Amino acid sequence: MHIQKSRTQTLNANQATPPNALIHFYFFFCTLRNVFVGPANNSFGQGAESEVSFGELDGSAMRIGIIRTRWNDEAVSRLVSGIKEGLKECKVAEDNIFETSVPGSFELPLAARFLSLSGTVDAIITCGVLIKGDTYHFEYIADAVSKGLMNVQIQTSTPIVFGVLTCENESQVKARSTDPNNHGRDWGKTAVEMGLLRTEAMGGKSGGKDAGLGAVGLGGEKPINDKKGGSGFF
Ligand code: DLZ
Repeated sequence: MHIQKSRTQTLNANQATPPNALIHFYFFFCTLRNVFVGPANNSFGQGAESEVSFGELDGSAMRIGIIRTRWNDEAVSRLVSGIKEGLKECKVAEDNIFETSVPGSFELPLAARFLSLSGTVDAIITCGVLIKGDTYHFEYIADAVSKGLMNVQIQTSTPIVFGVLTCENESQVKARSTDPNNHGRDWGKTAVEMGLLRTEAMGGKSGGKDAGLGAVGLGGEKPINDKKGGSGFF
């Protein structure tokens, strides 16, 4: 909106071309660019399109954990639906999807750590929405959450998907949490791909202290349970 307005004003001042013709030319140009080059990453709320491709993923033996926030409940629920579609496309059984919630994004890293150490899942998808406000909360929380989740996955060797939208406004959230650009779908597939990678790296086992990397001291921290579907909070 802002770009369009200032561009029109500048061209009006130059009096070189009628503004309507220029606007039409701009949209024609955008269409051509989208077809031949791909979409631009601008502030119209676009740039929401997926830019990653996935091969055939067989997640039929994968157990996936979803930890979602109750903050921004509507958008997060849409993203979780997208995640489940992505998992379904990778043949993950409904029974193998564990879901729980935390209040806000700030709580995601610790909950991810608990779930990872339970030894009950092959990969975890964290899901939340952070919207920039008038204070510094956005910067503090976004930074802490992204670093926290990276730490958890490195320390525990459990893939953690960063399914947290960090947006300027509601329209950016909507563009990224509704079809056809619901980012959840990619997050589901990412979890399966990384879960399979982990299993392969562990020597074909789904985690546990005796698995491949664990045997050479690279398995991260010891899980609380070695069995899937273990007791306790998870
Ligand atoms: C406090 C807060 C604010 C202002 N905004 C968001 C948000 O946009 N998205 C989100 O997931 N959580 C938000 N929170 C809550 C914090 O993440 C956290 O739950 C509280 O600070 C308690 O630790």
